[in-house]
Amino acid sequence: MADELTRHDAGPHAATWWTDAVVYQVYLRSFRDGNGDGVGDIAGLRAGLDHLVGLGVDAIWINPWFRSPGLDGGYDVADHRDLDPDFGTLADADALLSEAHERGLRVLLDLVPNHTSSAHPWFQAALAAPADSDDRGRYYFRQGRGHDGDQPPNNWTSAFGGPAWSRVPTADGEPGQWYLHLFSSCQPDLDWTHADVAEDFRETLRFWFDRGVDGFRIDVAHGLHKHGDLPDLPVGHASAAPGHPFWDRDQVHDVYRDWRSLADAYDPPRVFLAEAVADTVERRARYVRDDELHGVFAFDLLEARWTASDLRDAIDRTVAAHGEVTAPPTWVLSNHDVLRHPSRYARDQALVTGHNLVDVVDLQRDDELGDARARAAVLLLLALPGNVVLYQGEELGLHEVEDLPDDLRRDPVWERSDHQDPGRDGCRVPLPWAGDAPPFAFTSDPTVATGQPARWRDHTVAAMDRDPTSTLHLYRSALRIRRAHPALGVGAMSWVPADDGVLALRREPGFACWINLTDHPVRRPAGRVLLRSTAQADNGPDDDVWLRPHEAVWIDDPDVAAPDPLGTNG
Ligand code: TEU
Repeated sequence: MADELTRHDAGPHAATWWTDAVVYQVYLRSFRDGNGDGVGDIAGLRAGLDHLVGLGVDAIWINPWFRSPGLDGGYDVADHRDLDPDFGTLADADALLSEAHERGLRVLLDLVPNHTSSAHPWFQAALAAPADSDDRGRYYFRQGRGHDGDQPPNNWTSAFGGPAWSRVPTADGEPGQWYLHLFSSCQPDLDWTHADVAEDFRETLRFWFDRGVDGFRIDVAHGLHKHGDLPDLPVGHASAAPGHPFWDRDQVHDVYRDWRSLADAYDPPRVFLAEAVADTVERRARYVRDDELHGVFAFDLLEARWTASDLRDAIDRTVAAHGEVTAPPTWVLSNHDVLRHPSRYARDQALVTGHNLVDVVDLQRDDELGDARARAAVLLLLALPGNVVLYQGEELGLHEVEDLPDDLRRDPVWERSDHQDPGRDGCRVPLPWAGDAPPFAFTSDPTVATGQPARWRDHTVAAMDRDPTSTLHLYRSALRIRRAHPALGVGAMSWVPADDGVLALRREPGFACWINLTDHPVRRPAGRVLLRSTAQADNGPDDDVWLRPHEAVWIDDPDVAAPDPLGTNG
């Protein structure tokens, strides 16, 4: 079936390759260890490239691999133009780029422009310099308020908990100025009104683009500019609402227009994918206006409960906002910052209040239900118009590791919350590749504590490869069909009327995705089944017109009319 169809995109050299691309997110530290030191690295990624080619993705996005103390998973960059020795060398990076390109995979890196590491030479120079010096001008150093300046300059708080300001001593050891850090105290915020900052990031972009990097994901793209007066955040001010003193300020768009012209000067043009949080989808879509960035994560599905109405609302909102700016949405279910989605779906959706482990940890879990919903979810994701980012390990059906030993927790959220919030390490556990016990061939050193649960013996790449009903095979099939089917990728979509608890969407020509979110069978239209989310092996006799509970199917040439009656047999 799908093999009979031909590839419908414009070919590997098309400047618009990203519009319907499937990008695979590589959290390098946990992907695969190539040198036996227990830490994932470039050598391991190179060894794993064929897994990604076999999966059928178009590109990879690699979380920050730059020189860094690694206090926030590499989002604390000390040198943007060199590799962290944990991961390899520039020569390794070059080898990876050429091996990926040989295999038709594009490579996106992760740019962290909102802050640097406190180990960055600029911050070290700032610490050594007096108050009000130019060296301090690249960051936000301010006098404190209150008696002796012992109160932070304003009431802003860090995304990781606690105040967004830390105080540094003067040269003679007295309490001195405060500096701003919207994340951890090892991540001082850059002042983007200082000319050096913009110039240095242009140099970083050119450095990597010249080496052949195809683009960047941009970290905290909504944060670069702050209100010049650094005013207190009014109590009750909605997160990122217009007028917010540090999120989603209009001046950030000037930065992206500048970067766009820099990227467009390359052949083929390089691309940007923004992590931008804004008050509304319309505000978020401003990041992908014609002369700005190419993509912005549509976090709406990642945040939506697994109910037909919530998913439909999230999709409609996103599609409408992107239609206004004529940029395709970038759909995503999981990433390195959130609870793995099968674990979110394993909970009673009426009780789920957020997308982190801390939000659900006390809720009862039905892992089988989570699996079924997650398998259906990826068929929804890949049927939507636009492009998609997958997070490493979702193709193996991995759940969050919720019982990680405390000594394996590295996320600054854990410490900054006084151990009230377990943080994001449970979705960053090393991938299982093969074998029956940890470390499941992630590393050659059997003594490394990875936190991988024993049950992952059924989730290794090797085990899933052997089982034709596995999640890995489901992803492979879905990606193969998506690449070949003329209706999938960019384009329009419409909803087909369906029962409560059923999502039915159509793409032209001749494709439908039907999803049953209920726990009873429902009718679906006749038509050739391209793929179903449940295991194919135990098809019942009536399966040609029924959707099983929690099942999604892709249908080729479905009847244009919805099935009649639309009733269930329940
Ligand atoms: O995340 C930015 C962000 O605002 C959140 O997703 C953040 O992780 C969350 O509020 C914390 O609970 C990006 C990166 O994706 C994240 O890994 C980094 O920690 C962060 O920036 C700082 O660079």
